[in-house]
Amino acid sequence: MKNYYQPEIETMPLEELQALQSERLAAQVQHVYENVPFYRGKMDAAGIKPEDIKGIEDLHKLPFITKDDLRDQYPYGLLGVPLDQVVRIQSTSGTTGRRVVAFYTQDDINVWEDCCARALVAVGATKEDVCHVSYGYGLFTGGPGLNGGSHKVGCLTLPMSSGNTERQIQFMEDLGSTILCCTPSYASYLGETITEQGRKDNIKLKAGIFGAEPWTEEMRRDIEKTLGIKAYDIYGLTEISGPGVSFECQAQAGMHIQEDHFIPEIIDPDTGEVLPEGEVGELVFSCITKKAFPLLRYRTRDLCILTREQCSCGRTHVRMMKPKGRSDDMLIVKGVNVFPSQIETVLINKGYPANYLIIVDRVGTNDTMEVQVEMTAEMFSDSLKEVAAREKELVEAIKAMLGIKIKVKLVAPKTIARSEGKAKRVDDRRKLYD
Ligand code: DLL
Repeated sequence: MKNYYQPEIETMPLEELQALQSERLAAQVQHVYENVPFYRGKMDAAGIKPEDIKGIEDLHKLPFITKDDLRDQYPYGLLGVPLDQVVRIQSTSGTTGRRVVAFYTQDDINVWEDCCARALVAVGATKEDVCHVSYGYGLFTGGPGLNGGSHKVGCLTLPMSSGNTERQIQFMEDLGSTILCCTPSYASYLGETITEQGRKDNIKLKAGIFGAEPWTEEMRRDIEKTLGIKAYDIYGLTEISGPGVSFECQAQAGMHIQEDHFIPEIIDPDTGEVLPEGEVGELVFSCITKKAFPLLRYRTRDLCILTREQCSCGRTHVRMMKPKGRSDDMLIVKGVNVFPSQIETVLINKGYPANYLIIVDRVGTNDTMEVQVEMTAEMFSDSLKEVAAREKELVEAIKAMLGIKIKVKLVAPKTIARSEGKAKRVDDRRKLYD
């Protein structure tokens, strides 16, 4: 069985890593120029020939690719190989506009599953483990990606998919699941249910790999406590392959980007200028090994920071800090930038569960924002005075965080819908009027 901790790559000195990236990038640029008319057109229009891109120092010369380009080229416009070499399609959830689809050759699937295998090994998975995959299967990449990685590591893999919480817990108990893979919001729900039903002692979980949506350090601590595990972050996006573009190691201090396959950049989202390490900006990825859907300089809209500070695990691959959220998920309320994660931090710090809904609306020309927050059973009270005092405390704590006064409404336990996949935290009703 192949060992999926690959120190020769994961701890490679920076110079060697950059030489590898440069070689792969130059070959990839040649590949897209020859095989994707859309890219050839874009490069020709910008006056760039493939020979101009000799290495990573020339990356900035290439034009960006955006989600709109993907939608315009739907379905086959960005395909880099003939259809007879494509073996798989995955897709984003596509709540607005056309779906975004991504294609894979068998080699691309191997790269993706290797990335997920590395992520699993980084949190301590071995072939002795029972890996419980509760991400959705199907077009969503979470289930298939972690499933493939788990097979490669040699774990006993439970392809549970999401939903049916009672069955999930029963299987965890019966089969002795040791690693859980799902969204952090579903992990939180599983933890809540297991605790309430007094079944924690029957659970053998030791680690969880949670991603696909933003989550805070506070939520991590909460999940670690309720499930009695170490909770690790994993990041990815369908367009670039799926989960495993980056993953946390046991240091839990940011996610290592698998730089032998993906070159990251951070740019100013307004000007497109490349920003220096340590500055917050939009994450951009170039895929240098995938052939069927070879995106270069793809703008993710995710906002985060990169660091090359030495990690205690010994890996040299750059780390990305938890994304603050997507630039298009950022709410502007009363002229102030608001990320749902800021609200979540306040709530968990004050002892509330991460079950909340932000409702933004407009009265006349004024924005309004209400946060509905679920109380725990212990907090729940019939005393209106007590509830009002709690609400006031939260209004003030949120004002200290955001600088604006919003409304808080405490609701009874279990009234906010639980999520089995990515949680919906925001209901922006202003869109109705735009
Ligand atoms: O969510 C892939 C994935 C599956 C990642 C399972 C991790 C685990 P998409 O559905 O295409 O793919 O959504 C990608 O989700 O651009 C981010 O905005 C967000 N996202 C993914 N992982 C994280 C994370 C999958 N760890 C979009 N933290 C990305 C914050 C995340 N946001």
